[in-house]
Amino acid sequence: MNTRREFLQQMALAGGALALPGIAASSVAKPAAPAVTGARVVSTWDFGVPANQAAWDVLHAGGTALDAVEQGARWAETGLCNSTVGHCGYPDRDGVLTLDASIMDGDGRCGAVAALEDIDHPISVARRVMEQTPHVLLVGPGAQQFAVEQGFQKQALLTPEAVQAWEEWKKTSRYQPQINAERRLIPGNSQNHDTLGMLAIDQRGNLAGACTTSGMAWKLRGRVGDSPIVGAGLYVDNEVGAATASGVGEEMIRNAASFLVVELMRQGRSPMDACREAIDRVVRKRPEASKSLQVCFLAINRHGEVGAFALHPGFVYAVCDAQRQDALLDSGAVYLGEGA
Ligand code: SD4
Repeated sequence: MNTRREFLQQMALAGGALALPGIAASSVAKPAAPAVTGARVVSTWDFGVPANQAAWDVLHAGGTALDAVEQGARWAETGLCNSTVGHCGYPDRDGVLTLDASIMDGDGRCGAVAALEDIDHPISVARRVMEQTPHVLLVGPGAQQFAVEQGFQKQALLTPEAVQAWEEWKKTSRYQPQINAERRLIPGNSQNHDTLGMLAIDQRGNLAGACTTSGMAWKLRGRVGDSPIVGAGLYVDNEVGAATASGVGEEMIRNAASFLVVELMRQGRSPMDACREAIDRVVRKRPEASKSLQVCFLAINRHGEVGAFALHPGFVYAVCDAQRQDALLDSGAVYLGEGA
């Protein structure tokens, strides 16, 4: 029997992806075909499966990729309660929940909000920034003021569970948790943080992407990660494809990483190859730091071919199209386990 490490290595060499036993996934294992006709939506982490389904309802009905990713991201923001996206997110060091989001279409139109407080759909506020203002990014109190002017309701979002987790965290106040045996607790990995990054191609062949998060838990007040930074956490170009990221956002910002992935695809790389090269870039720049934090990329090209790669094992992504509605695939990874 192959070890997980060998299995993932083989999978990475084959440029493919595999089913994760025990996690809801009906159709998996085949690498995405290069020439997809029709709509497809992909998104980060296991909660991407239901988020994709919200997006798929739009795509399947002939809607636009932009509407689809907004709906998918809205589902992640309020349809589930997790500690990393939307209304149940964990707060910053000072106990304040701040939300970051960006949205972009394949024609280069984009909008974003960062450090938004007490508004439960940052992705829709980001879309309003894109469509109703001459700007790309609004932050903090200005973003909130704009949201309220646009008719969004201000409401206290911090849950009692989040407050309790924050009280617990304050006992040690350590930003970097221990790495456990399965390396699952490294900052940016699924047990410690998840961002929803979603990419879609619609029936007309137009691309769009959305990225939404509460950012890294216990971050310094005022810290903004990659998710609302166009080019870092999200980038879309109809001529080429789209990319999004999850993990410790400082690494994505340092490398203009989602833009990098799209530019690598422009040069002819497959989505998976492009994600892998971007991960290599992260490692080359900060080899020591790379051992103990997670960085993950997900990409789709204009033909609908999908690829993903992460620094560490554990990054899964969801795919939904006419053939498969709830596929959950495991990405390749550079550091395949112990000793990395
Ligand atoms: C951030 N990239 O704020 C986000 C967090 C994340 O998995 O994706 N964690 O840096």
